[in-house]
This record gives sequence, structure tokens and C-alpha cells, in this order.
Amino acid sequence: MTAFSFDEHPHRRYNPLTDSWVLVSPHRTKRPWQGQVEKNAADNRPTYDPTCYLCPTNKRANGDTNPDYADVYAFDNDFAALLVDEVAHTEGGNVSPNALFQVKHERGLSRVICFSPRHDVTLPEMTTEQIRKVVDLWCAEYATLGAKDFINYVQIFENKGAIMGCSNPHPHGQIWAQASIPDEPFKKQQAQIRYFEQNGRTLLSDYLTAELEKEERIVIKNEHFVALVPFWAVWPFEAMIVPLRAMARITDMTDAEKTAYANVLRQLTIRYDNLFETSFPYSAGIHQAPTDGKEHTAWHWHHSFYPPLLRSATVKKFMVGYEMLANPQRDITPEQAARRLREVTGEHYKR
Ligand code: H2U
Repeated sequence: MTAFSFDEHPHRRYNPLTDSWVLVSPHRTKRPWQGQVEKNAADNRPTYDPTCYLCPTNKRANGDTNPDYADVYAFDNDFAALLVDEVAHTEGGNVSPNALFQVKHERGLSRVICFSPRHDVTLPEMTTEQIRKVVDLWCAEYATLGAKDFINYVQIFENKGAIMGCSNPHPHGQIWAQASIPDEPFKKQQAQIRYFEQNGRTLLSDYLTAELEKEERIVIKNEHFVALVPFWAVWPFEAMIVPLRAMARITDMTDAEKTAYANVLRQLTIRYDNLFETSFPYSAGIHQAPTDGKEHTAWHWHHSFYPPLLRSATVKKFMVGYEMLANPQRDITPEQAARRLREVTGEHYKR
């Protein structure tokens, strides 16, 4: 019998953060592709677009006018998915007591975060100092939203690129803050609590120690942060930015850590853009401790990136068939993906 090889043989990998599995089929990378090819989005935007609802001084859909902001700007989403209004409901928040038709009213609010007044840039084309302002705004929003008594969880995220459903190329992200803890962070919370209770250290501290020893999945690192392709990555070039120091929330960062985080964000997204010389699309977001007033020592916050591109600027990975019905599957291994991201230059291709 042939000996097992990570690069040749189909295998399953376990994600200890979400208690789930991914099927890895490395032998399949040779398969020809005659399926859908996405259009490479045009990338020649002006610095200011008079029709953009996020550019400074422009009117938004609800009639409000954006200020002439100089760096970052946050406002309440005019089409918010969550509303602050209180609604009368039964004890425990259940609107319907029927176990098979459960309904819970959800209070919350949604914010839009502009990363830059310039219409023509994205995070990798901004300086570390400029990205640091985004980091500071995320921290301020997390603190302000989290301080509200009806907000127990704050989800910071970014959809980048039309392929990810992003409605406007102006650099921006969103924040949805709500009363409940949504499923993904809740799963991660349960796993981290279990691990911390058994080991007295955060799951990601031990994971980072092992990854830094092996090095094969590390993309970049600096004094305070590591960006790596996780062992259990589902998307072809999925990555995770993790602080070396175990911290429950982004507001726990020191000044130096905030700058180091901005720096690693810049470096990772530059490598993403350089991979296929395109503005690399993704959905990314920060998973961190709930804002329910508890300490959450088991939480180790991190920033996850889920990019859909697979083999070029125009061929993406589809999460269909087996992925929808069984569990996620990938062809290129996380180690191969990390190596490719390491090998591209750290200087943005447009420079
Ligand atoms: P996305 O590109 O990720 O969809 O985020 C843009 C958000 O901006 C989206 O949620 C909001 C949309 O509701 N928006 C406004 O708040 N005001 C506007 O004038 C247009 C879009």
C-alpha cells in the first residue's frame, strides 16, 4: 500500500474552532476547467465619483449628505438589516412558543464604514497609517455599539468585489450589532471555552505555537501578528490574521499592536492582489468576544478572509453540490496556497 501523502491523497481535515470538517482532494488540481469564467472587473476608477453614495459630500439614498471626511467615516446603514425599535414579545424573547416554529425578535443596528475618502483605492493600496485609522474606527465602533445594553455581539466585516455581492467599489465595510450571538461566533466561542477549560490556554495560542514551528502555512508575520492559511481552510486562499498575544477583543490591543495589525492587513491584502494581479475579492471579518459584559478569557480574536478565486482573476471556486449537501471540499492544499501567497512579492503590482 502507498504511504499517505498530504499532496496526493484525499483526506478530511478538522476545524477545531467550528467543530467541522473539510474534504481535501489535492489530486484534483489537474482537472481541466470549461465552466464559468467571471469578468475581470474594470479597475480604472476616478478618485472621486459624483454618483457614488460613499464619496465625501455626496447624497445618499435616504437624502442625507456625507460630510467632506478626510480619512474614515461611519454612518447608520440607510437600509439596515437590524432595527433598534423595541417590540412587545413574550417572556424570554420568544414570539412563538411552538418548538417547531420558533421565532425570536432581534434588535440591533447596522453601520457602514468608509475606509477612505478616495473612490479609487482599496485596503492594499492604502498606507499602514491610513489603515490604522480604519483599525481605530473599528475599535471605537466595537466599544460604542457594545456598550449599548441591548447589543451583545458586534460583527465587523467587509465584502470586497462585485463577485462577493459588494454593491459599490468605494472602499468600505459594514458592522452589524445585535442582541444575540450569531451562529459562527457562537460555535467558535463554545469550542474555545471547551479548549480553555481543558488546557488553561486559548485554542489559538496553542495553534499559533504549532504553526510557527512548522512554518509551512504562515504567509507573513510581524512582531505582534501572524497571517496564515489555516490547516482547515475551506476557500482556496482562505487566511486568518491572529494576534500573537491572546486577547478577547480588538479594543484590548496596545497602540503598537494596533499599528502592527494595520501593517499585517496591508501586507496580506497586497499579496492577495498580487496573486492574480487583480483587486482580489473576498468576504472578511473579525470574530471576537461578545459584548455581554462578561470577561471571555477563552476568546482569542482573529480576522478571517474568505476569498472565492481559485485559479485566476476570473475562475472562482463554487461552493455547490457536495459542499451544499455534505461538507466543504477543496482541491489545492492549504500548504500550497500559503506557499503561493508567500512567494508573490510584497510590493503592490500597481506600483
Ligand atoms: P455592501 O457593498 O457590502 O453591500 O455595503 C454597502 C451598504 O451600504 C449596504 O448595506 C448601504 C447598503 O444598505 N447603503 C446605505 O446605507 N446608503 C446608501 O445610500 C446606499 C447603500
